[in-house]
Amino acid sequence: LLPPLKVAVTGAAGQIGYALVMRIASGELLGKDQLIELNLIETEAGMSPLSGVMMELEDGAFPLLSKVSATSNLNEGFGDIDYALLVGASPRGPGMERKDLMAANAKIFAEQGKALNESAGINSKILVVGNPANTNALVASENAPDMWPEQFIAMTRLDQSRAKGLVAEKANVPVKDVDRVIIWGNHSATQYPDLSHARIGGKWAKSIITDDKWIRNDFIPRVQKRGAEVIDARGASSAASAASAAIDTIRDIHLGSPEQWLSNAIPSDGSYGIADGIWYSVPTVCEGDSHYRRVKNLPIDEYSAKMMNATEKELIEERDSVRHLLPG
Ligand code: NAX
Repeated sequence: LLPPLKVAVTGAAGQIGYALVMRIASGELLGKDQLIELNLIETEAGMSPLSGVMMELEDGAFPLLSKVSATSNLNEGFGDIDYALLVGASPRGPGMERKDLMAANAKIFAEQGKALNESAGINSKILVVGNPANTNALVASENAPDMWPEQFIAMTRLDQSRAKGLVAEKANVPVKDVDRVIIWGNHSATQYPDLSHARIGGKWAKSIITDDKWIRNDFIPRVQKRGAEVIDARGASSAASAASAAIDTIRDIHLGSPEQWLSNAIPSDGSYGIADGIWYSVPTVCEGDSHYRRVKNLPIDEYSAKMMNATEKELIEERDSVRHLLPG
């Protein structure tokens, strides 16, 4: 067995956290030969439900779990971690507008960025799940000046998996046969799920799904609003699938998945004409050992360019609305 790696999870007593920590403990995050130390982070109010989660982790008798701790102290929770999954966020309260939610979360992620900067392991990778995920990643990174912006990733893997699922259903194939589906931009209703480069069973998806109207009027809005569809049916927001996507993201970054294109929101470098300084989802290739690179120079048609610009615009507006919380 490999010596323990440290993983922190914020919001560990929440519904995503609950699903997530069990799967991390069972070895699905970092591999079945990797010992794990889990640092669970919650608010003061979350400490009591978190103690129940701790009991269940103990009762799971997970052989790979060498240590579990619970804290509301960020420097303690992020101390020497290899990976952090930032799931906890402020929920939208009654009468709260989007900009209030944005500000409340920017404050949380500014504090977490500072603590990560002081305490996290030097090569750590940070996955932001809590919403608004892209802008929270920006705020955390800006508050962690000693870390590379590339160490912060906002999760759009759930959107990609949702899109793949809908394509597989439409083409009547198993989901494993669908690849190169791309999510561009924000994890929000402006995201652009793109099938221009997708393949089904190795063939160009658009030669199999030839109905462009289905793609534009059905597929794209359905992926954009899939979260709301789950809430309507379940009476609660996506949790197990979100936990699953978080596991997939970190596992692929840690162990590599070089043959796949995986959507991740990462700091823009000007590729595809997207403004610098926002966390914008692009296709990436995970080379393993915590390295990833963006897929560059894909041809972009006029429709795609329009969709990619719309979600870029929203991310710039989000950044502007939290600018007062960004240092410098
Ligand atoms: P819950 O409300 O069930 O759990 C959130 C937990 O975080 C609570 O236990 C709360 O006490 C804790 N928390 C709040 N502020 C904290 C802080 N400052 N430090 C530590 N813990 C804190 O929400 P859940 O359904 O688990 O969702 C968590 C977040 O994921 C939300 O922001 C949600 O919008 C977001 N999502 C993101 C997705 C993505 O694809 N990026 C998809 C699923 C999900 O909607």
